[in-house]
Amino acid sequence: MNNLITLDEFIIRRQKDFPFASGELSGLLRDIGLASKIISREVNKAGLADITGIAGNENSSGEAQQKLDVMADNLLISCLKNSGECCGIASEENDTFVPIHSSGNAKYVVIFDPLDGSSNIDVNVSIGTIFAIYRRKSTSAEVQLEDFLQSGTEQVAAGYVLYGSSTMLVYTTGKGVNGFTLDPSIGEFCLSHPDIKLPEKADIYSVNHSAYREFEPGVKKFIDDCIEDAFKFRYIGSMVADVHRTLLKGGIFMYPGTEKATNGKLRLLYECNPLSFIVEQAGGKASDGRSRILEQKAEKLHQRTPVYIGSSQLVEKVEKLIQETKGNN
Ligand code: P6P
Repeated sequence: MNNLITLDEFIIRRQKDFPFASGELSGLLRDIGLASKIISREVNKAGLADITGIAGNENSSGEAQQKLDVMADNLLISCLKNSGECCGIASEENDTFVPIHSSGNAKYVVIFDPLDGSSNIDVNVSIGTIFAIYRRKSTSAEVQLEDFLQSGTEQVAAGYVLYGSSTMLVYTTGKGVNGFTLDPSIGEFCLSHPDIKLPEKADIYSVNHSAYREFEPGVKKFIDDCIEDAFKFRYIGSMVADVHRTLLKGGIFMYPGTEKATNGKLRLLYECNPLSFIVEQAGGKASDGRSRILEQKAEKLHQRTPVYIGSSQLVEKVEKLIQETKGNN
């Protein structure tokens, strides 16, 4: 009995969940799904072809671009250009936004990290694509920066693709979170994780311990308590993989600020906002240590934010410890 539900079928069945669309979301997700299938194919043969290693350029954050980063960015842009539903994109790999002069009156902008965790590409550790979809606000002929600098609460959809032991696409339109696993034999993403709920309690914490000394007192106290309570420590170094594990098993992923980098390393628009939307929709929480990530004001395309994301109880505990020890050194 073929009870497979493909991504396309699922989106069409759930069309009522997406109030704006007469198939617009379907088109956008289908195009992102197509780009992801091609990226998955390229990532899975990275070790065989001469496409791993540094591309020789730097991205807007001054990080060395890996060849697969550039390939993934170009693929997503061309698939979104063809969708007819997207009027502009912004991505980690482009200093500024890219208007898309599509026919008709495309209403959506897409912001993405084409290949998050790229520093792990050459050692075959899971990496991912992260995307956020907004309705444009401007009424001019071409999209404006304001269309991209919207608060995370304005996202109409968000998701990620994890290129791991299998390739999974996980997304939300604000009506829960669903996960799809790519079946390469038929080239379809098939529903494998319906209605994902993030476990309320779990004894897993995830942070780059090497920066412990630079964390603020409340964060250090939280980590000390995790160790005291014999929590499991897991850290992959790819945000998509660490957050995906947190989504399915619970716990907390943290990338705190430090004295040298008060806003941490991770970007608000194309890493923290989409993943926070998903985690909240699955029943978890996402904070910058003091307030909800999704309500943070977006002032620059590549702005960074500290992030504490996962089981509500753990996020609330680290917020409380940060508040209680504010000013202590
Ligand atoms: P660190 C990958 O380069 C990334 O942007 C995220 O995917 C990941 O969570 C973080 O950086 C890892 O940073 O400082 O631990 O190497």
